Amino acid sequence: LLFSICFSISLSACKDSASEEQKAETDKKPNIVFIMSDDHALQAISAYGHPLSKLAPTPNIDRIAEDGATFFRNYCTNSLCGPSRATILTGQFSNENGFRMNGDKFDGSQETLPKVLRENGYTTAIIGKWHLGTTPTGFDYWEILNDQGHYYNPDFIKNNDTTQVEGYTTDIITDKSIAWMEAQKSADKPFFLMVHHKAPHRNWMPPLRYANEFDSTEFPLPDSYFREFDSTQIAARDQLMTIYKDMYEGYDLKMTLEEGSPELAHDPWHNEFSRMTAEQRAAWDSAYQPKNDAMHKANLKGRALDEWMGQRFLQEYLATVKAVDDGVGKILDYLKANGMDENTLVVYTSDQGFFLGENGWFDKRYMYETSFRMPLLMKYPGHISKGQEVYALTQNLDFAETFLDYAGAPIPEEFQGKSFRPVLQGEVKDENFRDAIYYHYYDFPAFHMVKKHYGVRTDRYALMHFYDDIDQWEMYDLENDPRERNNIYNDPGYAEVRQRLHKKLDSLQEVYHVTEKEFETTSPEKVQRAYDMFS
Ligand code: SGN
Ligand code: CA
Repeated sequence: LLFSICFSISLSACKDSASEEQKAETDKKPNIVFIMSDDHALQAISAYGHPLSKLAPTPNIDRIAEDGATFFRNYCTNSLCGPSRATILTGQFSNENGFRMNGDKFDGSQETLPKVLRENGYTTAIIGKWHLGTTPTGFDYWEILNDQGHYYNPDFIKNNDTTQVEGYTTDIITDKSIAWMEAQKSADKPFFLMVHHKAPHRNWMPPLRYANEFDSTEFPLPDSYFREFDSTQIAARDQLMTIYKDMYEGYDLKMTLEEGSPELAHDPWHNEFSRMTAEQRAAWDSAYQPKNDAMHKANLKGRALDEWMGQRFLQEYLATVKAVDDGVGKILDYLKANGMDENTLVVYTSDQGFFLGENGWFDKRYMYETSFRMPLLMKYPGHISKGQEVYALTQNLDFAETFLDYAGAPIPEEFQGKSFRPVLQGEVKDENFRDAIYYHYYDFPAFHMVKKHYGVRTDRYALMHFYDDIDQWEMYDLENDPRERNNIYNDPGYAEVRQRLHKKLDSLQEVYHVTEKEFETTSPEKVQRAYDMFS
């Protein structure tokens, strides 16, 4: 065909179309490998340079940073698992895609990222955590964990059949992902693969190979570890997510009842350890018995015990991260060994940020920076420059739009984010990408009792409103007070800024279609019952 067209036009035009063809070949739609872990704080990724991660580095995740871009101001729309995933799939805020809190049911009939990619020539797959309550749609292949999933011997759901697979979940998800990519090799289509880890989500069970990995590492506990809150920050004061108050000794911290016994201390559901095979459990006990016995011998009390708990938590958490990092390394190696690394956009992120002892806390949910900010690293050789640092205000809201942009696919009108590809290509300056971002959290009353809130964050300030059983505004000058210690909402020196932020907030709520129905409140009895149940 090309030959006959050449003859009917001129020879030079033929050359042009031939080189265009070549160009089309090199600009071929990239594969997209989207690796998302669960609750991976950026403090625990060494590319971000936090002191904690220096003691427990993530060399493989760092390879993405070295070969590509690291985002320093990437935020979520709603710091919780299901809502973040729903936002990533739909490019919409929770109010728009209908998934506001864990336990909601994702409406799979709406337009989503995998559906649009599929309509534009992609083969799509998801392997790992899903947690959206309904069956995945828009995927040619899906194999998902049941609900939150388990660390050992997970149940995978595929074609509505559940199969238990023996082994460590992080490794199994990695292996299944590689096997799926291998099966795509002969196909002449680009693919989009979502690799969704369970780790490092609660209850932080390391693989046996790392059960003693950080036993002799002393991690720096944040200087806010024993922070207390007064009535200027009621929502922070009244949470139930303090390591040394709210963790379960057995289930979370793997503490035993007494010296010499492998029997776990408080482990309310007995579901994580009872899944292990006898061999796994024996190996686990022999790794943990000496350190647990040593702990009993030390007879720690008060703050010393609280600090020990923080250390144990970090050891466990970072050991599960190390396995995720191994998996990222395996995937990168696979792409390279198969000549696919040049034509693959690789993304690493987590569904939200996470507290690693800051304020004494674990978990997320707040619009405070530590849980609001998500890690994001992306590499695509020749398209994203090596070692690029991005400070634009980006969100998980923009992921779908950005991937569609790289895939040369249209961005549906109802998607609310925008592609940050122009930022990566140097066409838009970081500071010109977005001037303010919106946030809205709904899951109250619920586990950890973080109150409902919404707010706006600009380059320098954050304004948030905690509502439902309280009505309190908080405002922070993040440049002077990055740890959000001083609520300056009522500070007359900031009156003008406050007014500006309120205006911005109102306009964002309008733009994102946040209506009255998003501000429903709960009866005081129900709130009280929840406090009683969870404390
Ligand atoms: C579980 C955890 C909580 C956690 C939620 C949501 N408790 O309920 O600590 O906040 O998941 O996490 S557990 O005792 O059951 O482990 S999310 O990442 O899925 O949103
Ligand atoms: Ca999560």
